Amino acid sequence: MDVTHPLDPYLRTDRLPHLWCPGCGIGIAISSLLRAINKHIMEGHLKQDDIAAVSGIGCTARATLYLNFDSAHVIHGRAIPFATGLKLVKPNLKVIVIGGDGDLAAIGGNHLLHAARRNMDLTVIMVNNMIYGMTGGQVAPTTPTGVYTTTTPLGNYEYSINVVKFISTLNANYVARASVTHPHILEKYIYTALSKEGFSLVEVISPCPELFGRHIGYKDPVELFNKLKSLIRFEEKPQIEKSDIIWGNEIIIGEFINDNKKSFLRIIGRGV
Ligand SMILES: Cc1ncc(C[n+]2csc(CCOP(=O)(O)OP(=O)(O)O)c2C)c(N)n1
Repeated sequence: MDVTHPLDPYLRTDRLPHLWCPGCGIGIAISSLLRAINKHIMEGHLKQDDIAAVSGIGCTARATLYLNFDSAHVIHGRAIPFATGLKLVKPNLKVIVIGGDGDLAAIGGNHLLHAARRNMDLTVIMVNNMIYGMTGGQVAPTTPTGVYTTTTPLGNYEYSINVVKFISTLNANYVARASVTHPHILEKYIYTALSKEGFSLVEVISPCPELFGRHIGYKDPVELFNKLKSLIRFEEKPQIEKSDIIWGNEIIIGEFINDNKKSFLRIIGRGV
């Protein structure tokens, strides 16, 4: 018997199974993205053919291989410049960038900064699992201070970057943090991000059981998921000063910026 999932039209099902580990949060992030897209399509705001998904390299970035949109899987860290070029040439497209914290905030951090500075018309979904997943659990700029990783065996001695705080100082129209432990909020934020002109970013806190959790004592993916869930605190009006991620402390999720400034495409007279 052929079984079809309602989100199957948005997937290249012939490319499944996917490469993500059991218990990885990326699946929840992607299904939330697809539900948000589906809602926009059902409401007549978007067409599947008008969506383009762009990613760099990494476990999260792998998503574009499975998504049934026009998509580009480009080199590590360069999804945003590719997406910027695409949007400028084809302003009618809804261009979505999907990537990990390493891809977007480490090697691609400079591009992230300038896309937000320009209020470039892109929606960025950044899955933050606090390490480099695909390459073996190395420390990332997002790794909380003190945490063990494969390259910080004595604990990460660096300060980490708080992406929502950083991007909120620029000109983005929408900056939110969600968590895969709270998928309805995640879907709602992605839906809002997709409805915006200009730059929108949703940081998605997500567990990597294999290369983050297992290394810091969570033997079972469910244990890590429940730990993360217990740390997440939803705030209706979150304060940016309280948004730093310190492993073991509460992690605030919420909408930090929700604005309607003139977007880059509007400024140059190419808005649609
Ligand atoms: C120029 C370049 N440098 C380094 C790499 C190796 N590399 C591949 S993915 C990756 C990081 C992945 O981490 P992240 O973006 O956080 O994604 P995740 O796998 O955790 O989803 C790195 C360093 C590469 N492919 N290309």
